[in-house]
Amino acid sequence: MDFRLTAEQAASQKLFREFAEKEIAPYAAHYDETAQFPAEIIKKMAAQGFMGIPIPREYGGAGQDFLTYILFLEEVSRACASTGVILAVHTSVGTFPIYLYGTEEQRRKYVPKLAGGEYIGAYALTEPGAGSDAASLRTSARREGDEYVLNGSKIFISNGGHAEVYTVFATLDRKLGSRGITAFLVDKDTPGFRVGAVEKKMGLNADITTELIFEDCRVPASQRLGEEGEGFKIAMSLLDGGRIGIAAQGLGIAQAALDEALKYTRKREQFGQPVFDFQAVSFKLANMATRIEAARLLVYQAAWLKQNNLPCGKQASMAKMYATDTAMYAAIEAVQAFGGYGYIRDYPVERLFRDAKVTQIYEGTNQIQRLVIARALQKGL
Ligand code: COS
Repeated sequence: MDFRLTAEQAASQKLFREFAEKEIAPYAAHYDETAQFPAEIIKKMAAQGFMGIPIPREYGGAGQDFLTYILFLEEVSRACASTGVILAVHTSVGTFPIYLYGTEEQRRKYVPKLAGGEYIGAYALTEPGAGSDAASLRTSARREGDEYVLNGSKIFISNGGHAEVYTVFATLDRKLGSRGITAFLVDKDTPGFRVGAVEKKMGLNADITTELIFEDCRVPASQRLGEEGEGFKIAMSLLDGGRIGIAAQGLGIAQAALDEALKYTRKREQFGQPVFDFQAVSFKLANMATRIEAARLLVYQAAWLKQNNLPCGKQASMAKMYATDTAMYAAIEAVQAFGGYGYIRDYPVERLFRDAKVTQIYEGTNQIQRLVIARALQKGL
């Protein structure tokens, strides 16, 4: 057993860290304050070939392994968690569906543009009445000749209004339950499709999250992704990888909280000494560091399983649950370590605190992750 990254992965990690510290971190507070999509950062990531790290070169990606993509997500999220989720959604559930389940024609049409960063991708599963119970979705698809007609709405869609193509899940017949769900690739300018309200959120302000509306939206049959009725399995299998991505986002946030807390408590003096020298503070940081290390092992292990095509659903859920709970924990502890300064916007821990919360909620709440883990235990997995 070898816990070290390969020389190539370690070199990529160093490059990613330098890039994130120079090109992302200095602008994170600005994008948070202004709630703007960080288009300039995305452009720089695209120029470096970072928008399609795990996609093969043949389809315009960097052809690196899944763990390398996870290392990038961790570094980006350490610098700016909003940019982290934009990248995670774009890659894990925006590009991968087409690369994995698309026809050759669909792959050629979309994947090189997505992997090159010319296009942004998005994933539309959640609806007002279908969150954790994703199979209960109501957006309908009716076949008419060579087209499907979509009606319904989606909510909480990351990259809404900024994506060129959306992977949309709709049902052909609600009576069929999860087996009626079918996936479609919907281009942003498809008649009958529009982006609705932009949500005002607690955090992740630069990740633009919107409603999507489908009113007699006609999608050519050639835009169906996979077969009729295969949509739910496609959605779930994508979430396995997606959850490892969000786990990496949580890890990045947690690491940033620790870094900030360490820097601050070693400098801040009270009672004639750095506050770090009080065990009440340094033990807090020791606990944070230990949980972060445990989360990192879970996240890298899940990524390794995935890139080796081994079953990873249980480990992806464990990594997502543990790393994002750790992000929230570390952010709370960091704010506490900063005292009053932790509560004002002059220091980044206040943003980390707001950004961390949603990682326990989206890509499957951490209650749903426990459900997935419990079901795996029941099956003896
Ligand atoms: N990969 C492939 N197929 C999967 C799968 C996975 N990870 N998980 C389930 N499936 C398949 C099952 O094998 C089953 O297939 P059959 O019909 O052939 O038996 C089918 O999908 C239905 O599975 P299941 O009965 O487990 O579905 P449930 O309705 O019980 O839903 C949960 C399972 C709750 C786990 C699912 O709805 C879920 O993950 N919800 C959270 C949704 C979510 O993460 N939303 C966030 C969206 S992005 S912000």
